[in-house]
Amino acid sequence: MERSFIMIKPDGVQRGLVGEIVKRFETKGFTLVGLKFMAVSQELAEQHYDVHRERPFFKGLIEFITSSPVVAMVWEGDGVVGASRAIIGATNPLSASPGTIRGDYGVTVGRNLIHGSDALETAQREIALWFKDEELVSWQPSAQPWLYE
Ligand code: DAT
Ligand code: MG
Repeated sequence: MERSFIMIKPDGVQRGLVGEIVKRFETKGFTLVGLKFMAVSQELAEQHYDVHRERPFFKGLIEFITSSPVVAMVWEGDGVVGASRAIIGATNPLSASPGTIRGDYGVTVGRNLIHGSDALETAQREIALWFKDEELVSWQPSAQPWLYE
C-alpha cells in the first residue's frame, strides 16, 4: 500500500497542534506506521529540502526547521500521498482552503505548520531519509474492512 512522509513543523508543535493534526489523518482512515518526536539536524534539514537549495528562502527555511522539535510520521493507505496534500492545503496558508490544515491554522508561507510528500517517488525518498526500516511498523487496523471494500 502507498505511504507518505508527513512532518509537523516546529510551529505546529509550539502552537499545540500535534493532536489536532494527527487526528485529521487518523479520522480520514489512514494508518500510522511510523512516528517520532525529534530535533532535526542541519544535515537532515538540508537533505530534506535539497531541491530548494538555490531558492532565496532556503537559509531561513533550514533555520526554522532546526529551531525546535518536529513530529515525523509515515502514514499509509490508498492514495495517501495525494490525499495528504489535499488535507494539508496550499503552500501559502492565505491561499489554502478553509478545512485544510494550513487554511485553518496558518497565515504565512514560512510558518505553514506541516510538510507532506508531493509524489510517490518523493515519499519513498523522504521516508528512507527520515526513518530506518525497523522504525516502521506494518500492521492491520481492525477497522480496515470498514474502510475498504
Ligand atoms: P510545500 O511544503 O507545499 O511542498 P514547497 O515544496 O514549494 O511547498 O516549499 C517547501 C517549503 O519552503 C514550504 O512549505 C515553505 C517554504 N517556502 C516555500 N516557498 C516559500 C517562499 N516563497 N517564502 C518562504 N518560504 C517558502
Ligand atoms: Mg514540497
